[in-house]
Amino acid sequence: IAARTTPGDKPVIIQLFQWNYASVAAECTEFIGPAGYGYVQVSPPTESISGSQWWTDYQVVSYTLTSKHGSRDDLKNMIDTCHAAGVKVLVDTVWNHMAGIDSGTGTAGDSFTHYSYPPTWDTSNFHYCGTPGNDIQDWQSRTQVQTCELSNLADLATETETVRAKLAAFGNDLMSLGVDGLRLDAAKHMPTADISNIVGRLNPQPQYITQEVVAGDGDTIQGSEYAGIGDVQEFRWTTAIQKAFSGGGISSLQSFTDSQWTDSAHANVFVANHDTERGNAAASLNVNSPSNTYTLANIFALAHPYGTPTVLSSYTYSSVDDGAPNGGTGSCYGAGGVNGWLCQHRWTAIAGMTGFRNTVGSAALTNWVSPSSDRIAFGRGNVGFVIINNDDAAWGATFTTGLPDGVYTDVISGSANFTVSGGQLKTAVPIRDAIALHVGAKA
Ligand code: LM2
Ligand code: CA
Repeated sequence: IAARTTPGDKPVIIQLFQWNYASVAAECTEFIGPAGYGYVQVSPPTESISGSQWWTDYQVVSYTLTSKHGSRDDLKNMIDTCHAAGVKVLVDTVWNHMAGIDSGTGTAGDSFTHYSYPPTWDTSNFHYCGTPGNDIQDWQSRTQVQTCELSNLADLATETETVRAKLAAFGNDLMSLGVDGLRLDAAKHMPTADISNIVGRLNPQPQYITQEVVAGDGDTIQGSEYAGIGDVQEFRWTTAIQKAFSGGGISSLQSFTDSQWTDSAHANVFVANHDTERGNAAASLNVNSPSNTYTLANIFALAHPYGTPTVLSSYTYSSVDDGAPNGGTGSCYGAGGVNGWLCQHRWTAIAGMTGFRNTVGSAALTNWVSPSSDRIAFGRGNVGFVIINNDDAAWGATFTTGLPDGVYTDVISGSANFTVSGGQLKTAVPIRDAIALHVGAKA
């Protein structure tokens, strides 16, 4: 198979966590398409266990496309509507496992017990790795990570023809509805040979694949192994950003990856996803982080050339298990959210930086300056320039931008105008704030 790493000329993905499909469709038309986002990533579409918690999605009962997010028709309508708005659709796809609870009835009415999910799977289709409870105990054992259970979730024998064929049929059902790409859940828990085999059976081939591989330096399984299939989510980036913006200093962020990280061309990065914002999988910033750091980090993510950026769009909660408000009907208004929805993708700075990213494309990082640990400024070729001041004092300076002379509208505030003269910008950036100019946003 050919690696599915090219997200196209509109590379920014929004993870619309727990948004139902009707509300995704409406938001594609109203905001996401016009704002220039390339992709929405939606929560898993298959039959799952019943319940109000968001994580029921990851306990698959069958591949019938009836979930709390909508019906098969709702999914199809959303794909068509988003396409008409110029937005592609990524589906969070669970191939590694089925439900982990003892028994129940799924969202499409199918009854199941652990290891038996008629009419799809019976007890012969799973791994029983032999550890207590068949759970992963040694996270440095490749065999355990890939054939034992993640949190009791029944682990499919993805090396077998029967399992591969049915997972590919599920994938092809999604492709037949017009799905553009996949986020492969728990990819680390499947050998690359199994994923490659299943992906190889998809027709048409997905345009983009991003794989969840949570890896630390020195871990037995590294994300780079998965780069031949598609992009890999680089959680070390997420944690490095959290540390840098939380006091560690951002001056090190010009080029901060190490050789074990997935390389830029195969990395998918985010300040937070649905797991990390809740303190799972990897340390990250979240909406409650102090001093505007969450927004500043998202600005950095969209400005810096490393990886393909995903913006999380999520909701407030009192318990980490809480499902989405309003039955998953996402609602935004103006530059924010309502009814508990955060609508990060509408925040002026984040939407503005999506335009910046689209404009700068793959232009090289230029004109880097960092006079102190919490202050950085850099350009992208001669088409964009960003200044990030994560310091508790204003930063007054004259910056060499590389930009053509003219008057630009700062895409962080969406309103302030700045003059570049002789390639220079003379300004003072307020405390814990940023300025970003690009040639697509001249005043
Ligand atoms: C993922 N990627 O590999 C998802 O990003 C992550 O959100 C999923 O965990 C995980 N893998 C499995 O797909 C979530 C959630 C867990 C939850 C599982 C399954 O973070 O807390 O586990 O989904 O629903 C829950 C209970 C857990 C229980 C398990 C099985 O929290 O205590 O384990 O269900 O019943 C006994
Ligand atoms: Ca597995």
